[in-house]
Amino acid sequence: MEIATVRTAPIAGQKPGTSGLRKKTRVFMETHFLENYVQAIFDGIGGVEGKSLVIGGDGRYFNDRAAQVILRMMAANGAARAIVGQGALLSTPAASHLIRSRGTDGGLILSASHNPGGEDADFGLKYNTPNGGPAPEGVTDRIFEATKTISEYRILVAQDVDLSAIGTTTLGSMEVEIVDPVTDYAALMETLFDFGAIRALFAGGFRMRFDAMHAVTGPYAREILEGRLGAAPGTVVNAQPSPDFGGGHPDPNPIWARDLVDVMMPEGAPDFGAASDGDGDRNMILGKGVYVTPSDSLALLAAHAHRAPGYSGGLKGVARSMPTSGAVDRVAAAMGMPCYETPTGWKFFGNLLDDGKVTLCGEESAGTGSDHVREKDGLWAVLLWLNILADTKTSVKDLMEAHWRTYGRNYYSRHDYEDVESEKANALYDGLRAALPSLPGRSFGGLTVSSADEFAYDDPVDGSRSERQGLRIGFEDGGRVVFRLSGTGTVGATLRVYLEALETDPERMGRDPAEALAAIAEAADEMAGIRRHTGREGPDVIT
Ligand code: VG1
Ligand code: CO
Repeated sequence: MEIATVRTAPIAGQKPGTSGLRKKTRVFMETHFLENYVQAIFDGIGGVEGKSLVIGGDGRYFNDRAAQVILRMMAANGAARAIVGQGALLSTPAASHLIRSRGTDGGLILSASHNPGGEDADFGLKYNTPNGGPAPEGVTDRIFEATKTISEYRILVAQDVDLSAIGTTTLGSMEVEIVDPVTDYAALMETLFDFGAIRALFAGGFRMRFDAMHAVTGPYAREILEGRLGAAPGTVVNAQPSPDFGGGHPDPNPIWARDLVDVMMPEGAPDFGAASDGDGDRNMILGKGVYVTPSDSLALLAAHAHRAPGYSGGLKGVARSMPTSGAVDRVAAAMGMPCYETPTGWKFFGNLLDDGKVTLCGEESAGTGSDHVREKDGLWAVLLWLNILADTKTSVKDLMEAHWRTYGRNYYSRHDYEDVESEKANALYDGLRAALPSLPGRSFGGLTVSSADEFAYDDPVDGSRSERQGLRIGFEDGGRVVFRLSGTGTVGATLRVYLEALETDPERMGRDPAEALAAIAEAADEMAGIRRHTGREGPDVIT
């Protein structure tokens, strides 16, 4: 078969963000855009000659076309083997597991995660390293450098590979192995959790609703929850992955998974509710009449993980991203285990997990995971919750309330201002950064600032330093506000404002979070001039 060497020129803006490169789908579909980036990945990791890679994505629009281009480019660049999910589908955690279990040289994941999909929506591509995790900054920096000097890419002139049938075929001299996306992942879950106990829970009449949000987790949840654990047929809804996720945002939070929240709040609701995102690495947890914030979920899982067979020996330590609430820190302190604070993005957990420093990690954005893979894992979190519910025979609400009584409650909320003009967002952010040294001692909305800094992270394993990872302001009463600009958006800037207030008085643990955080929200606006800079009266999304 003929290898074409195509002349090209650098395309501006191919800088990977928090989690890979994300752009409008139409941008990814422009001439050479995808090809340039794929060649830059290959060049940035020292070529793919003789290497094997896992390929799969979340099924969004252009997933199938992009997978074929990547396969042809792998073959033309001398790769030995591609392991591809059937139909080019793989959830992000399943891809991470395949990379690890098959010992490949990494993988390419086609996803823009929770961003909407479709020809007029978003697309993304991410390289994961041989440990199964998102490429760390050193690697993404080399990839970005390669995008700036690229002059040609190599691609095989060939027909599409039939990815619909499981089995092994060839493309040029490269082997292409097409695997069932679910099988290996489901087997891994069986090693971690007490499937017998969870089966008994469902057999006893326990009711659940899992909203796959028309995204990739549908087939995984169907097989595991309904197939292997005996949950009632119909437990998993919106289970068929669709290229535009049914027209919605596959983002599991109370805004975009409103339908699920509406089912879970009234009398007679199921016992347990959950949802996951486009690529299956996020989770949302609900009980009858209660929504569990991701930060609280991480803390509760840390406190109870030993109930699941995979974690019965206890946890080595835990880690959370900086904007995530300190709820898990309180569990770690009580249990006498280390707790690490990292920048936003799963790539920063990789070294801690590889080095055996932590077992559990989480982010406020609905990501939780453990050392079983090197990505966050939505269905894994749901199964750990189920294992805990089966073992404690307690409701989600009672478990959460008991948790707060033991450890205190970290009221928490994130306010997002989306699609703000970049200049305005930068003016706000840079203005606040410059003011940081002057903030301690000053009062805003009746709250006195006790600390203010820009977060920088020194990786304890490889010594690398990541600067400019968010502005954090602490108040004398233990509250905190964090400001960050998103690194996953595709238009304008998204300002994220993370609010947190610690409550240790049991009498005051049943408050409405919005009310408990009102003073901090006011202080945040006063110190950063959010309304003044953005012209917005309030956030677009509150989670
Ligand atoms: C967001 C979240 C972050 C998460 C990232 C990728 O990033 O805040 O916690 O790791 O998305 O998640 P940002 O830069 O927009 O705040 V996913 O499920 O979109 O891969
Ligand atoms: Co995701």
